[in-house]
Amino acid sequence: GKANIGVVGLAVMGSNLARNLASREGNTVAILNRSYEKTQKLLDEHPEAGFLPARDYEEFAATLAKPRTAIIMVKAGRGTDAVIDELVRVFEPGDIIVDGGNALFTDTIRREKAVRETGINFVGAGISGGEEGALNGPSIMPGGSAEAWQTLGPILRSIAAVAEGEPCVTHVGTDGAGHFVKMIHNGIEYADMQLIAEAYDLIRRGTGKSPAEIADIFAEWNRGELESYLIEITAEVLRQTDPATGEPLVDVILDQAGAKGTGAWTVQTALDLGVPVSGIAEAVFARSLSSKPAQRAAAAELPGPDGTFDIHDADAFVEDVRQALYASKIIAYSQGFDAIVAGAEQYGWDIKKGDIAAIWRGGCIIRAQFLNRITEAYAADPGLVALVTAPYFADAVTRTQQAWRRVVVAAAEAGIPSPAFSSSLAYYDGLRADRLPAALVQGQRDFFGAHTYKRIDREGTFHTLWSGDRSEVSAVDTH
Ligand code: NBP
Repeated sequence: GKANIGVVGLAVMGSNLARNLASREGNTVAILNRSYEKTQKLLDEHPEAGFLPARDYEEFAATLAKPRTAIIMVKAGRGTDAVIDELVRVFEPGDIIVDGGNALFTDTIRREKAVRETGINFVGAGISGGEEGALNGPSIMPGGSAEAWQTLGPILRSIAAVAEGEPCVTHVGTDGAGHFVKMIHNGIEYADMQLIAEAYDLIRRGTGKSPAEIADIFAEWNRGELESYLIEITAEVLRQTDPATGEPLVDVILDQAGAKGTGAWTVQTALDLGVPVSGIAEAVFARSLSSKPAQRAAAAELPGPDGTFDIHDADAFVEDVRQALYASKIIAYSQGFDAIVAGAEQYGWDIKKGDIAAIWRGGCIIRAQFLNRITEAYAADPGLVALVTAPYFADAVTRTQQAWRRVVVAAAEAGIPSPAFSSSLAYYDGLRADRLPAALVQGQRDFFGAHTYKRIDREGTFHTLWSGDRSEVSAVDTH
């Protein structure tokens, strides 16, 4: 028999995805890797999978039933383009090429356009959940044409994570929509991780509790409204003792956070779209700051509180931090969904926001109970202008905001950096402000650049003759 699906690229992600595919009823999986060693290794280690190996692209194409469907899992960038060129050479119109790597969505838009001209379908699919997700069930965010989704849908549904009976995959939108949404997922992941890290830091410095004790707090939080994979693994990491020194592992890990770039992509994209994703941006910048040892060493003697502070009621403080974390998390997700809305508008994608929250409930890194509330909010009001204004979330920030403010104040007074907590609160206060000092900024812009302004009391566009008699004139709107 022939294979109904193929995988190109058999490093950790590709081989796990191939095994996942092979384990599902009805799938026969063709496999191909640039160097044959990885193919041989996978065959040797998993004879039960019944893989059909190929040594080159011709053999790979011949092994696949039509319409041929292949998922590429190679290093994103030039490798992806090289594999696409080869597949286009051996595939035929109607066949489907899926890129499951972490491609930048604008690359996916470009590739989809080029491949479509050959009559072959190209689908950029965001796949989240790391190695374990690839093997046992990831959250999958495919873009591409509705036609390709007809063939691909059942296959992807068979391998996706399942949350509350539903497979965590949906056709996100055309061309780059899937990789765009995957990028935003990763951006939200950055924000969520930074918020959790700030919560840990505040509790540790505020109460003097040990990492193991704080692990218990996170495990407790994981039974409430904060329940999520990231809270769960945070407890695991905090509980870990370093075998070499006997110290908590978190105390021997170098405090310089790395990044692979998807958080930065999210922020760059949001800047272009004019969407304030301040929580995500602060999370990306916090990693950058941590990874500047020379600057940190040079600044270490600068004055300020030493990060210790007096708390008379540790339990009350921990509860305040929990509430601040929840409120800030709502802001981070609200901003992430704003970016999805703006991207959909800019690129002409019909993205169902509620469905996106639903497919993030399983398989991916930001999986959480909380996502059900987002799905419900968009179901109740598909035109919701900001997630934080939906009744459930508005109630949550109403309930938590006093604690949120106390925590941000305490952090500032003690000299504990809390960029994600405090910027989320600033965003919240900015959004709900009756008047913003943006009026003054407009005045400044008009002063030095004649950029004009609008008035609250009259239609039209105006300019003050700053270097003349300072009278006001009607002006052509120049922004
Ligand atoms: P890598 O990103 O390490 O890529 C290794 C694979 O790419 C190997 O199969 C390698 O072939 C192949 N490859 C390269 Br490199 N250049 C190639 C070229 N020019 N032509 C053909 N093949 C080429 O693998 P990975 O860590 O399994 O990740 C695969 C994809 O999944 C990436 O896009 C990555 O960003 C994404 N990813 C996602 C997650 C997640 O959580 N969703 C996690 C990790 C990775 P070789 O064996 O011949 O060198």
